[in-house]
Amino acid sequence: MSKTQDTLKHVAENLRKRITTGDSVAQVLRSDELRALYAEIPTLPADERAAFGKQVNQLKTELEELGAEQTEKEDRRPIDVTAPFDVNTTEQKRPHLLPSNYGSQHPIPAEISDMIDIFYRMGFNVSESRQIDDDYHMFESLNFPDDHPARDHYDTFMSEEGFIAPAHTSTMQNRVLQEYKHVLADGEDIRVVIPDRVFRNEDLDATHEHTFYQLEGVVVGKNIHTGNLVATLQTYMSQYFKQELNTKIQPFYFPFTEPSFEFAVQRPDFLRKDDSEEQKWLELGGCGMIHPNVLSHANIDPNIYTGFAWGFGIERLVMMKYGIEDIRHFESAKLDFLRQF
Ligand code: FA5
Repeated sequence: MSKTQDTLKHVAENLRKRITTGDSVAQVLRSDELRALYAEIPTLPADERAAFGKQVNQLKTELEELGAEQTEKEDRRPIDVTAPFDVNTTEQKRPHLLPSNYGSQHPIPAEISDMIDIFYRMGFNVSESRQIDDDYHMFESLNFPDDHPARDHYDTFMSEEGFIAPAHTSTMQNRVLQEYKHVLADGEDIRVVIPDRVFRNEDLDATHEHTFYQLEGVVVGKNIHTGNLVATLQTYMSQYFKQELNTKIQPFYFPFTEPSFEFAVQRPDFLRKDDSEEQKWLELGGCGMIHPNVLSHANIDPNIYTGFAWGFGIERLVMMKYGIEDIRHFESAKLDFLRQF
């Protein structure tokens, strides 16, 4: 190897090492060693000059790329999940670091973002629910009489002090009505969606979980009627599923809506165990025109304003969209399942 090639090799090794051990690319590109290589080009015999110039330029590009890779690696450095609590850790026995490029977003929050995007384009605000609530919001403000059997449908977990893990996102209706009612005075409608986690004391099966997600919708204004409710849900469904689905809406009972309905979509074959009528439809949610007592609890005059609300099961929509046959997969920590998304 000629003396020039020898120097090039030596400098290249040195500069690569500087970048991988923490020097910035800018520092390395301004280094005296690299400058010396450039300075050497015009001093070489004419027939060696072009080839050597090309090699030095290639080295510069390689160092820039190495620098970019290094920055990326530093941004995604493994996180020591035991820090700063593992006081027994010594230099010799380093804690196990989690590979930081291993995970991905869980499908449920990813789908919730898509759902919110659609409702945002339909003019809705977004609120969050809560993981612990009280009797007033969960039942009383929603027109559940004391000791009414309808409360049993929302059998959930309760603390000894009487706090409740909400069994539905309707627990937020009174709060969002209070928060947004000022827009009514400007002649605008209240339009809010609330996606969040809910809890039920439930027998588990392929479509029932004890902890799952619902998306509540609340719309209030002047002259709002059932036709608006149906149109809103159908518009949303066709946007979310990117196709027209066979939907049906049938009378039901909720204390907080009058009239009340259940809406369901026709199950595709993969979500159907047999040909029975029960297996033909998948219930996605409940809905109805907001009961006048619920509006009155939020100090909204039911003689002037009307509205509708709905609540659907988020997992059930996601199951329909991707052909997932069992709701329990979502919480199962089955990596093969989760990595598909
Ligand atoms: C309710 O929870 C009402 N709050 C819905 C509502 C809101 C009606 C506003 C009127 C106005 P329901 O208990 O039917 O209704 O639950 C609504 C949806 O949540 C169901 O259709 C289903 O899609 C989903 N769901 C209910 N229970 C479970 C469960 N255990 N696991 C998974 N999804 C469930």
